[in-house]
Amino acid sequence: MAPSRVSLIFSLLLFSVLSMNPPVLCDTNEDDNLLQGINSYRASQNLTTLTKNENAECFADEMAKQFKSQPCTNTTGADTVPGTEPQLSNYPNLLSKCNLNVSDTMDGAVMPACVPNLVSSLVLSNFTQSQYSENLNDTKYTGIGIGSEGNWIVVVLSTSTPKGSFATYNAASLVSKIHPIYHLLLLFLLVCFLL
Ligand SMILES: *[C@@H]1O[C@H](CO)[C@@H](O)[C@H](O)[C@H]1NC(C)=O
Ligand SMILES: *[C@@H]1O[C@H](CO)[C@@H](O)[C@H](O)[C@H]1NC(C)=O
Ligand SMILES: *[C@@H]1O[C@H](CO)[C@@H](O)[C@H](O)[C@H]1NC(C)=O
Ligand SMILES: *[C@@H]1O[C@H](CO)[C@@H](O)[C@H](O)[C@H]1NC(C)=O
Ligand SMILES: CC(=O)N[C@H]1CO[C@H](CO)[C@@H](O)[C@@H]1O
Repeated sequence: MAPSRVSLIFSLLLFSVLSMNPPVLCDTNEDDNLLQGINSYRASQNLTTLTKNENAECFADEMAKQFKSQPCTNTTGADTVPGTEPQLSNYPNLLSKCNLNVSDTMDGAVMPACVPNLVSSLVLSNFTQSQYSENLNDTKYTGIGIGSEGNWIVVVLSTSTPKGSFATYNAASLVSKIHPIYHLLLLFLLVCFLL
């Protein structure tokens, strides 16, 4: 085989590997089960379906990581009243990990729950048959992100208004995540071309 053909195949291979979507490792079944359950509940209340909000999900994951090591009996310190932020001292840090600003999240709702082994039916009733149902009943919420770690599951609701949109403040950071990959790809293509 001529070297140029080897490099062409190599380039194609590399390109297909790089253009594959990364597997969604952090999404567990519990999260999807709860999302379906909550949306069925919303439908039964004649409310709109909540759509997945990736940024809210990022934040839910970060919150769940914080609670992970705490036993179910421990108070979370999280405030479930819409418009007030959970009283976690590192809340701003958690937001910034997801490129979020408190000004875009203050109208959202953060609802942590702890259920041993995250038994699906218990998890759902934890949200639909508690004070949390007040948020689930609320028409102002349009988006949802769910994260879970250990026995903890966190639901974050977003609104379609600017104060609860969970819009990232730095869209450029997304681009900068993509850029190095393309630079690498170009470099490889160049190397292959030169071979
Ligand atoms: C939902 O809408 C249906 C049909 O309009 C109605 O029969 C039902 O009572 C409504 N349910 C609630 C919870 O509002
Ligand atoms: C329970 O929460 C308190 C306050 O957040 C914390 O100081 C304590 O270490 C936690 N206990 C366990 C076992 O995680
Ligand atoms: C968050 O929003 C406030 C008010 O809009 C702004 O002053 C602050 O600089 C923002 N923080 C970041 C990290 O973007
Ligand atoms: C949410 O709506 C359901 C059904 O209408 C009701 O049973 C429940 O009490 C409501 N939750 C709150 C906190 O009002
Ligand atoms: C918010 C809420 O309802 N939490 C409950 C979730 O379920 C566990 C165990 O079933 C309860 O102890 C919590 O109070």
